[in-house]
Amino acid sequence: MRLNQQNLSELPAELHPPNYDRSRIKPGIVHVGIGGFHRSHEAYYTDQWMRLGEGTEPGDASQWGICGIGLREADRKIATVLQEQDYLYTLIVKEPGGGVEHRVIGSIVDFLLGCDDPAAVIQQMASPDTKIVSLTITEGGYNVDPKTGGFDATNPDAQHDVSSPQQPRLVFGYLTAALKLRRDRGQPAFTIQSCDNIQHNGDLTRRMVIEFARMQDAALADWIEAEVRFPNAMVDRITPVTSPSDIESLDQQFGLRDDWPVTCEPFCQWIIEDNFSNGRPEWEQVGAQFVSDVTPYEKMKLRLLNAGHSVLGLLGSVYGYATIDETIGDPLFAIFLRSFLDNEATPVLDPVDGIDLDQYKDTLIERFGNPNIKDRLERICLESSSKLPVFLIPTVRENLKRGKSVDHAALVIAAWCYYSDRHADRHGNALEVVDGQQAELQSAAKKTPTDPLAFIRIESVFGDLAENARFAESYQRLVNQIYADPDVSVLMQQIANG
Ligand code: CS2
Repeated sequence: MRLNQQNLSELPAELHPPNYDRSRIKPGIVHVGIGGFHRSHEAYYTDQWMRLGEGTEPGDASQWGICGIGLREADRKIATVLQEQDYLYTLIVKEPGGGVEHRVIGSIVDFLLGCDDPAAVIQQMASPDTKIVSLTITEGGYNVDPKTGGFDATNPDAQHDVSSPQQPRLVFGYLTAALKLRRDRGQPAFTIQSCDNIQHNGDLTRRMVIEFARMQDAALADWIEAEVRFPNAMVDRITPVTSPSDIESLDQQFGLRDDWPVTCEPFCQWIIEDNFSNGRPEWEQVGAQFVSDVTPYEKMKLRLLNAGHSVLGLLGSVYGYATIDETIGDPLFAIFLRSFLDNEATPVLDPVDGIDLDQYKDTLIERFGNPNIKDRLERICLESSSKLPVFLIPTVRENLKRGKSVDHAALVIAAWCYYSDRHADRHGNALEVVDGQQAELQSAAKKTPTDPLAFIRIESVFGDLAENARFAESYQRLVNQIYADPDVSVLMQQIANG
């Protein structure tokens, strides 16, 4: 049986189909970037909230359906699948003990592809029904100039969007075109809500949107500055890439054909600043937390969970492992990770209200070890050049300032250099490397044998880190050792033992 609206009433109860009338749901949220993470997180929270109506009136929740947006050709596959399934999909939640819970999510009610019809996307964002435009455009999608921390105006797509505001390529062009229409029509602004893993994701989005708008129209930029809210938020749920076996399991167990389900862990967290331009869903009714300052939560999650992932991802890849659970299942990696978290990442964190950091780290290690979440290291390592400057390098800088150890992080970066150079593990087995800066990373890494600091001189990633003598010394020693013998376990052991 195909997953679609018509077949919903036929689905077995174990699939937990929506208990609300989807025909009443209007899109109040427009979401750019309908990947697995949006579907396991914001769409899941929204669906849970809609369910509170218990099959009668979804009440206010009916105003907060989601219209998904893909901007590029690469989004055509998800557009087609969701359109064929009336935007329904199955969330497969996998417990560490083997239990699996299924939930057919109904909160997405439309999907538009910007590259086919940019005007339709702009009109949808400008619609009076739209109150929030939320984003998962990845760490690299914010178009930050690494030198200034501002909007990279040299990006040809940004220049194209300035001269062709009705056919934008970047999300920023879509946002400003829609906001301009709202302003001209006397409608209230929408909230722009980032759901990406970036410190102060709202503040960063605000800066990028306003700086881009200023390139187009200074008066519009002033209006956005005054009217649009950009709440900061910490988002969390481990969501591996969907595998063919996830699709098969639905077919085998339920005879259900869902071409793009999403798998995730049971853990789920969303901490949001209560700062919205035009109303918001009552996500707090289903577990989200609204706070006045999200900074310590964001920092904790980025510097422990996301950095922890990169530690396992890069070292594990070079060592020859394939998934996070397999990597942390090796006691050497578990010990090294804990040592990194305790000795380098935690000392530079601020205390977090109501959270015991030791317990948080214990839970993290259990989550990473969930044997049913086959989170592949390729997913963790992809776009490391956008991730490490957010997840790991700020920790290095703070430790250097305080005169504290940076060896764990230096080893991870040295392993990343080897990985970027060889695109292979220590045995020579090929690794699939996906990174927007791949060519630059590889050519700098290749110079290592004669110029050991070449890799960390890539300014867009490391800034001026190579000029720090203590970091340079530690990194150079480790990278030389890895190039002499890529068995990183020996170095990991030495560093973890202090
Ligand atoms: C991961 C994250 O992208 C990464 O490298 O660390 O996708 C991580 O799984 C999520 O942030 C978990 O909330």
